[in-house]
Amino acid sequence: APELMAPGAVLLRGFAGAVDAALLEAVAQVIAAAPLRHLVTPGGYTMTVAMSNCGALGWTSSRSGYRYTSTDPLSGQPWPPMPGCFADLALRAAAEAGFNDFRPDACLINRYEPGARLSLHQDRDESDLSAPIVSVSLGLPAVFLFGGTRRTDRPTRYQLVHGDVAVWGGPSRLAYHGVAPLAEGEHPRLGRQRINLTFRCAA
Ligand code: MD3
Ligand code: FE
Repeated sequence: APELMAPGAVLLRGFAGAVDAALLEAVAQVIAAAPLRHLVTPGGYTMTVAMSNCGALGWTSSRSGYRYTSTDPLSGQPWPPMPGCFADLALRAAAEAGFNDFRPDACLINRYEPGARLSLHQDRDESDLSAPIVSVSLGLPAVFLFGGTRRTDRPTRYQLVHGDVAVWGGPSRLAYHGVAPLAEGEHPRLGRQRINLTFRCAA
């Protein structure tokens, strides 16, 4: 049953479990064409999370800022197309949370190894903030930090495990959030890593 974390924020535990093999095969295809890489922030820090994208637009960061691009800066080629199993899962999860006709044009792939973390931030580089973000967790478990709309709001901690899907829309769309440093572990399918997919309407 969908679990309400906050207004507009819905957790669907295990929702991706039945299609995990197809998702992981598609991830492997995407990152063969657009390799995972550690981006540099505008402040000059190298992110501990490695990232890639698929879909019409992809999120990137460099010394000059954060932005969505239609091509991979590493290759100059368009980002790999969004796999059908990605688009289908995102559409079904959003509908389950009450957001109909979710058609994301961007999927950011985040790869965490033990120790990798994502500090508290808002996702506000998308032009359509009325659309939710759908996230899918695969591999090692993570502690997800879910704050409020002010950076100083004390975050609530949620454990996210392999197959969990969350939908972040409405009043939660601009909530601060992050991921605590990934603990050591070995996942039967993915080994020492966690993969997170986030589906966005960026254009
Ligand atoms: C709540 N990724 O890629 S997914 C990100 O686990 C990001 O890799 C995390 O934050 C990860 O930007 C968290 C959950 C998530 C994603 C987007 C949100 C939660 C959100 C946007 C608004 C509110
Ligand atoms: Fe985020």
